[in-house]
Amino acid sequence: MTHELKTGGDRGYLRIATEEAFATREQVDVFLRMVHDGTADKGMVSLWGFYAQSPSERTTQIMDRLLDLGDQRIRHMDETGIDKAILAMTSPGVQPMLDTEEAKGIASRANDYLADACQAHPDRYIGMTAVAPQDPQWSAQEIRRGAEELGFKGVQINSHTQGHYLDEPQFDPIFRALADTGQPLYIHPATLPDEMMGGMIDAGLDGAVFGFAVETSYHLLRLVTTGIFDRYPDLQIMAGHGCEALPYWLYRTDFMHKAGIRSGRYERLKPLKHDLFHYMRNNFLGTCSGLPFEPAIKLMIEVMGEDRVMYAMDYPYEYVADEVRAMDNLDITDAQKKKFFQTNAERWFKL
Ligand code: 1DF
Ligand code: MN
Repeated sequence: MTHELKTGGDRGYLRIATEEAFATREQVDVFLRMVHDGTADKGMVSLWGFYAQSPSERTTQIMDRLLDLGDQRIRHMDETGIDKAILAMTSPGVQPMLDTEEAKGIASRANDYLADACQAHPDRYIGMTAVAPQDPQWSAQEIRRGAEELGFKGVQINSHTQGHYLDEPQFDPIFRALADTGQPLYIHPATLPDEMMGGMIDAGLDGAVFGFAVETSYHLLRLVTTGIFDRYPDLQIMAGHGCEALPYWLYRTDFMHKAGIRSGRYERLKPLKHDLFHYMRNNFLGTCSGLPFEPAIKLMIEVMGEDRVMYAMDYPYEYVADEVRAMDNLDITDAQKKKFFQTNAERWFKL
């Protein structure tokens, strides 16, 4: 596995990476302020108390790379054969910020900054809008501004907002704006809210290692079971990390969901128009961020369909050239590989 990684499609496809992160200085400064003034939740202390303060080589490198939307990032894309990066403000965005006005200011300035970077590198960068779900009406407006004025192709929300989930009715304007603009929603992991943290930090399992997937898959399932896709049948929700393992669990969640409805076990579980297999094959898109792992990718292709699985690197948290080579060598057909690396992203982000 030592082939050269080049941009430009020498292997029959462009590589479009769909879950790539950047930060702004003022975003990280607010995280640090919250860690120090005691207003940060446990997950923020664990995640950003670490990334923004640890002197380790990994964290200082990641900070440096997060803050750059210029030459270094383009060079790293060139060096690993990444033709295009779909960029979003790093998790948890501005969602934990308690001063909503401050959060909105930081999100809209990040959107402006990202739009400038995309304009400077129009063939390399594609943007997703950052929002502040603390204010759903404002977020809806910002989604429209992102789509109509800034040229963005999707919206990223970093899972829960201060313990609130997108199935709650106050967030409906966000889904209305997604429907009106025809944009996909990428639900990216965030740290667990305090109510869910339990012993995760003591166990060293709260972050990307495990906790992220627990909380994000929970969020995705809440959206399904409360009928988001019956209300918005064209909505497309993207999720990384092997679609946060939902395809792996699908038979069981579908079986137990139906069993729960038949027996009237929970007030909140209402019959849906379709079974969970239908939503997985019509409304979800999965990426291989953090999971450049052939069995997981083949499972997604089998369960979701070959049109619904996309490549992601998760730069700068994961920047490993041999992982790109492993994805080039996936044991799938050439047609499936082109969909995976290129044309599915073009189709679903409407590039
Ligand atoms: C980590 C991983 C951090 C991912 C992230 O954002 C992130 C990490 C703060 O390793 O701590 O986006 N990830 O998506 O795997
Ligand atoms: Mn990520």
